[in-house]
Amino acid sequence: MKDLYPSRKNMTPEILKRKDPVIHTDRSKDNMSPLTKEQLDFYEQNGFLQIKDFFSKKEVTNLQNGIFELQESHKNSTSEKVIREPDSDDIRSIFHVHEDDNYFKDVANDTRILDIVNHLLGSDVYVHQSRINYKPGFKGKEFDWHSDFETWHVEDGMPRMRAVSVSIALSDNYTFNGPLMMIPGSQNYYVSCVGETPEENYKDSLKKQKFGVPDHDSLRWLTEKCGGISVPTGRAGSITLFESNTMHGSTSNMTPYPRNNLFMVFNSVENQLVEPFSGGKERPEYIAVRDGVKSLVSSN
Ligand code: 6CS
Ligand code: FE
Repeated sequence: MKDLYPSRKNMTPEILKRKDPVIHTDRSKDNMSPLTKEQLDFYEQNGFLQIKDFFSKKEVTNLQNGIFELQESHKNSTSEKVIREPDSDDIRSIFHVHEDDNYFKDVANDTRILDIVNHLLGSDVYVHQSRINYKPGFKGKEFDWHSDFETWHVEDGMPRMRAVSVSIALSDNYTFNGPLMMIPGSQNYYVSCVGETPEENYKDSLKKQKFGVPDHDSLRWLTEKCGGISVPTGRAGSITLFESNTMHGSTSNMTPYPRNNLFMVFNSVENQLVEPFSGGKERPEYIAVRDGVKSLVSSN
């Protein structure tokens, strides 16, 4: 398959224009979406949309019970799905939770979310990746600037920009405890990075990403060309949808307040993974779903 978004191939970085729509359903059908026109406009222009207090307090409590039970039960786990912080044993992330735990299975099948995501992607969807990023107080380290799509394209073989992440805040996200930072409008530009992806890169990149992190000149260009940096803070229960190619990152957490987020990544069933464009081996199923593709049923 032709590589429309080459990256980690050249010696110098390059910024390419996006070749895919941000919203894959024609805007003449806005009325079919659970989102308002204003919300669709915001998402299309900025590459992300926050919906405050999406989940009820009871739902948030259930999900918080779920992530803390999982954190406790995996405390001494050697499972590959459990990623620990680079310089401590604290759990940084737990991957592939959307089938393994009831609380999160419900989230993956929540028709309130699926109705939104199906409209944005213009098709049925499946879970490409799910993870809990715990970012514990004092110990939670940064996630350097990156486009998820750049990694999913190069290392997982995701052909087009037709996926969306739903970040669910399960602790209050403040300006100071390492919240998601976005460059609004950056979804329209693809930063082709330098460097060649090492074999089994995920064993390091999920702790600290080195490949697919844009150079400073490209990041400076993006912030100047686009809209600076936005930080969608909010109470537990808020969700932030962000397009697969929106440049984002988050700082280390040096406060006592953890920043626990649950991520569900939905991919269009028409955008299923092919061979990694890096030419390397496929990443494991718990990071990039291939065998477990199950089209999720929304209410429409
Ligand atoms: O490699 C990945 O798929 C993961 N890495 C980052 C930094 N964000 C997306 C995803 O969790
Ligand atoms: Fe990411």
